[in-house]
Amino acid sequence: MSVRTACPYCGVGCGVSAAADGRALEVRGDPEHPANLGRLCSKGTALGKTVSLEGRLLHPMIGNRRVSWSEATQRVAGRFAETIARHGPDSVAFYVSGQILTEDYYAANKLMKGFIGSGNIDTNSRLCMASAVIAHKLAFGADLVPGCYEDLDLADLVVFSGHNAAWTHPVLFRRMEAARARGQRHVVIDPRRTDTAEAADLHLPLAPQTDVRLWNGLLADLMRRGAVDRAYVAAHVSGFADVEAELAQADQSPSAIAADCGVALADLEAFFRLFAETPKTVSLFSMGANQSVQGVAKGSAILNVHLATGRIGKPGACPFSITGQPNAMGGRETGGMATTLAGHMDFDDAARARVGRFWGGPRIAAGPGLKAVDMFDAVADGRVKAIWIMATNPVVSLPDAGRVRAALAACPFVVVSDCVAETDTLQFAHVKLPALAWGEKDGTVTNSERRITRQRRLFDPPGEARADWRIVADVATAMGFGDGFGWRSPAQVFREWARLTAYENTSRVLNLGPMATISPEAYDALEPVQWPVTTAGGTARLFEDGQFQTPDGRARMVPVAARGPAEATSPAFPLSLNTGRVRDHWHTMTRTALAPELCRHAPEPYVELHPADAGPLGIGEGALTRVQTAHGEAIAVARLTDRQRRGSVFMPMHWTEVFAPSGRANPLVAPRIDSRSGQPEFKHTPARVRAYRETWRGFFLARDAWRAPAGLDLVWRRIPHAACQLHEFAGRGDARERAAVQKALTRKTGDVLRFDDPAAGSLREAWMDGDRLDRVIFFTTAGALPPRDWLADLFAAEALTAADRTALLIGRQPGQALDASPIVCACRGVRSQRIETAIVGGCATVDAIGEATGAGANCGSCRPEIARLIAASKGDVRHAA
Ligand SMILES: Nc1nc2c(c(=O)[nH]1)N[C@H]1C(S)=C(S)[C@@H](COP(=O)(O)OP(=O)(O)OC[C@H]3O[C@@H](n4cnc5c(=O)[nH]c(N)nc54)[C@H](O)[C@@H]3O)O[C@H]1N2
Ligand SMILES: Nc1nc2c(c(=O)[nH]1)N[C@H]1C(S)=C(S)[C@@H](COP(=O)(O)OP(=O)(O)OC[C@H]3O[C@@H](n4cnc5c(=O)[nH]c(N)nc54)[C@H](O)[C@@H]3O)O[C@H]1N2
Ligand code: SF4
Ligand SMILES: [Mo]
Repeated sequence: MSVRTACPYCGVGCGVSAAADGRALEVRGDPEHPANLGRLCSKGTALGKTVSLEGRLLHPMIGNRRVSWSEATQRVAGRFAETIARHGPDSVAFYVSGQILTEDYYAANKLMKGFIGSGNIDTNSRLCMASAVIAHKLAFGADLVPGCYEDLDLADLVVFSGHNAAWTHPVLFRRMEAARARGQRHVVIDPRRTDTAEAADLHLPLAPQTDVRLWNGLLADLMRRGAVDRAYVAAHVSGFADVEAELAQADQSPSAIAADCGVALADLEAFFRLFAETPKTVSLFSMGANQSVQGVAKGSAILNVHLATGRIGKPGACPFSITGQPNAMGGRETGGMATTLAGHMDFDDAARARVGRFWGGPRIAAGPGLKAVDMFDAVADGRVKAIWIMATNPVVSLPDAGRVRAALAACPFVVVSDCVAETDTLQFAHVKLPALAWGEKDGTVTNSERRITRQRRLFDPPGEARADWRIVADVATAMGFGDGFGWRSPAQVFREWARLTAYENTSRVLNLGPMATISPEAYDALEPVQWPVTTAGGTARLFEDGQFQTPDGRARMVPVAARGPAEATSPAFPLSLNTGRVRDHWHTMTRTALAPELCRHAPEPYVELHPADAGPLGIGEGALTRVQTAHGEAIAVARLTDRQRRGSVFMPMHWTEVFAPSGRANPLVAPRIDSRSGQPEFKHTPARVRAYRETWRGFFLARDAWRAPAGLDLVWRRIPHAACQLHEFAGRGDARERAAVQKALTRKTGDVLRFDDPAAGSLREAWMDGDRLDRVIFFTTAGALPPRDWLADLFAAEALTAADRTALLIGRQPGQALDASPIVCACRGVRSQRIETAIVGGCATVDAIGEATGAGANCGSCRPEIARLIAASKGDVRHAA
C-alpha cells in the first residue's frame, strides 16, 4: 500500500508516494501534490536507496558506552539544569535545523524560550534564510513570503538572483522550463554560468557581491522610464522618497552600473528593458543573495523594485525568496531563530506576556539569543557551557570550520541528536541521541510557498531511535517541566502549535486557527495546505488587497547603499572563493552518499577555475590544487571552465572529514556576517590557488569504508560505489611514503595478484577472499591510472573469471572500449561519451537524446547539461564576459 508523504530534501517540498516492504522502498512523485504534480528530481528518485539501516545511530550513547534512554535523558537534563543553576539560562544553547519537523521545532523552542528562559536557540537557517527574513520583516512587517508556485507558471519573466535552480530546486525548474516553452523569459544573475544560466535567455555574470548596485540601478532606470506604479505606491507603500533620495547619491547611469557590476552594457540594458516591459515578473532570490554581508540589503533592493512597480500580490508577479531545506519555513514560523520568540512574534513586552501566558512556563526569554556564528563564538570563549545540536552538522557547515571544531572540542557538554552514527560533529558529542529518520516519523513541514505537508511514517522505528519532539519532551520532563511537555503524539504538538498561532491574534498573518482543534484522524489525513488557513481553506497568495502586517498596513521601501564584500581581495589572496551546491548531493552527504548513483556526477571535491587564472599557475584540468585563504587550506581537483568568471573560484560545500578530509570548503570560509541578519558571507572569501604537485597517486578499492592511514600527509577521498568503496589518494612523499600506505592497506592473508615495478614507481595488487575480489590497490608515480568503474563493478561478482584476473593484472578491461567519461544522467547512469555518440548519430534535441539513450528522460535534472553538449557539438558555446 502506498503512503503519501513529502520529500526530505529541498524546500520545493515535493509530494512522494511511497510503498515500503520491510526496509525496501519504492517511490514515485505524488501526482496529486500541488508542488510537483508527480515529478521528482534525482535526489527524490533515489530516496529508496538511502533508507537502509547501514551506518545508523540506533541507541543512545554516553561517550562510547551504549546506555538506556532514561540514563541518557537524565544525563542531558541533569547537566543542563546544573549549568543553568550555576551560570544562568544563557550559559546553555540549542542549535537546530530546517530538517526537523514543525512539531520538533515547536517543542525545542518552547523548552528553550519558555521554560529554560533563554533566547539561545538558533537554527542552521541562519546560514540560509536569515537575510531574507529580515528583509521581509522590514518591508512587510513580518516574515511573509508573498507568492506561490503558481506564480512561477503564470509569470512572463523570471529573474533568478543567486539561485542555481536547475540543480537546487530541480522540480520547480522543470515547471519553469515548461512555462518557458510557452514564452516565459528567464534572466539569471550569477557570477557563474550555471546550468540555470546556460538555459536562460539572458545571463548577467556580475562581479561577486555587486547585486545591490544592480538592483538599485534597475530601480533608478524604472523611475527614469516612468515604469513605477505611482498609484500602487501612493496607496500601499511608504519610504519611496527615501529610496529615491538614496539612489540619487550614486551615478545610476547604465554605463556606470555595468562597469561596477562587471557586466556588458548591452546585456544590462536588455535586462532593464525586459523588466520594465514585463509586469508579470517573479524575482527568485536564494543563497547568492542571502549569504552575504549585504544579504539583507540585497533582499531589500529586490523587494523595493517589486513594491515600486506594484508587482506583488498579483498572479505571476512577486519577489520570491526560495527556501533551501524542507522545513526552513517551519523553523521561521515556530521560532527556531534566536531573533524571534514564536509564531512570528518578537520579544516586545506584549508578545512576551502573551506567549508566556500561553505556555505557562516558569521563565520567558527576555530577548533575542545568540545567532549561529555568535553562538559558536560563545562556545569557544566559554560563555556557552552546554550545547545541544539537532539535525545539523556545524563542524562541516559553519564558516571558519576549524574554529567551530576547536570550540566544540573545548565545550564542557555537547549533546548531538542525529540519525547516522558517524558525522564530523558527532565525534565531539558527550551524549549521542538516536533520532528517527525520514520515513520513520510523523509530522509536518512547510515548503517555500507556505504549504504545509504531512511527512508520514513508512517504516517501523528502528533500534531505539525516537522522534526529535519526543526526545526534547522527555528531557524537559526530566528537568521538571513535565506540565508543559506531556504530549503523546505529534498531532497533539501540532494542535498546540496551531492554537498558539491563533492565540490573541488580531493582526498576525501567520494563523492556523481552524487547525487548532484538528482531530488525530484529520491530522493523519491532512492534505497539503498553504497558510494562513481560514475556515475557507488555505491561501495561495498574500497581499492581494495591498494590506501588509505593518502598523499602518503599508509596505515599506528601505533605502540601501551598495557596498563591497566584507573583505576585498588582495595581492596575497587575489581570487574570490565562492561556494555552493552540486546537483546530486545534499549538504554533508550523510544521506545522498548512501546512493552510489548520486555520487557519480561529482565524485570528489573540486575547484572550478577560469583557464586564464589556472594557466599561469601551471594548473591543468584534473590537477590536484591547493585552495588557500587566511583561514585554512583545502586540496581539490581543478576543473577549468570559462563558465567561471576570471578572478573567482568555486568549491562545493559538501565534503566532510568522513569523505574527504582535505577537500572541505568551510575551513577556508571567513566568518564574516551581515550585521543585521547574522548570516555569513559563504559566497566570498579572498583566496589563492597553487598546484599541489603530487609525487605519486593511487587508489584503493575495498568492501568497507577506510580512513586515510594515520600519520601520513595524504590527499584522501572516498567515493561510494554499489559493491565497494573507492578511495583515491595522492602524496608528495618518496618511496617510503608509498611503502607505508601499501603496508596499511594490504591484507595479511588471502591470495594476491601482484604486479610491482619499483623502477617505474607503479604497483598493482588485487587481494582475493576465496573467489571473491576483496581489495584492489593501484599506485603510480607516472600519473596514469586505469579507469576505476569496471574495477568497482568486479566487486559485485561472487567469483572472478580467469579473464577478470588477467585484466586486473594488466589494469585494463580486455576487449572493451572503456567509457570513463563523466556520468551526466544519474538516474539512468548515462555517460557523456554515449550522449556525444548519439549527437554525432543525429540526435539534435534533448528529447531525441532521451529517446536514444534514456538520459534526461526521468527526473530531467541533467537536461541543461545535455543541451550544453548539443550546443558544444555545434560550436555555439557562449562565452562568459
Ligand atoms: N542538489 C542540492 N539541492 C539543494 C541543496 C543541496 O545541498 N543539494 N540544498 C538546499 C538548500 S538548504 C539551499 S539553501 C538551496 C540553495 O540553493 P541555491 O541558492 O541555488 O544554491 P547555491 O549553490 O548555494 O548558490 C546559488 C548561486 O549563488 C551564486 N552566487 C555566488 N555569489 C553571488 C553573488 O554575489 N551574487 C549573485 N547574484 N549570485 C552569487 C553562486 O555562484 C551559485 O550559483 O538549495 C537547496 N537544494
Ligand atoms: N561553504 C558553504 N557552507 C554552507 C552553505 C554554502 O552555501 N556554502 N550553505 C549553508 C546552508 S544554506 C545550509 S542549509 C547548511 C546545511 O548544513 P547542515 O545542516 O550542517 O547539513 P546537513 O548535511 O543537511 O545536516 C543535517 C544533519 O541532520 C541529520 N538528520 C537528518 N534528518 C534528521 C532528523 O530527522 N533528526 C535528526 N536529529 N537528525 C537528522 C543528518 O544525518 C545530518 O547529519 O549549510 C550551510 N553551509
Ligand atoms: S526537487 Fe528534488 S529534492 Fe527537492 S523536494 Fe522535489 S524531489 Fe525532493
Ligand atoms: Mo540552506
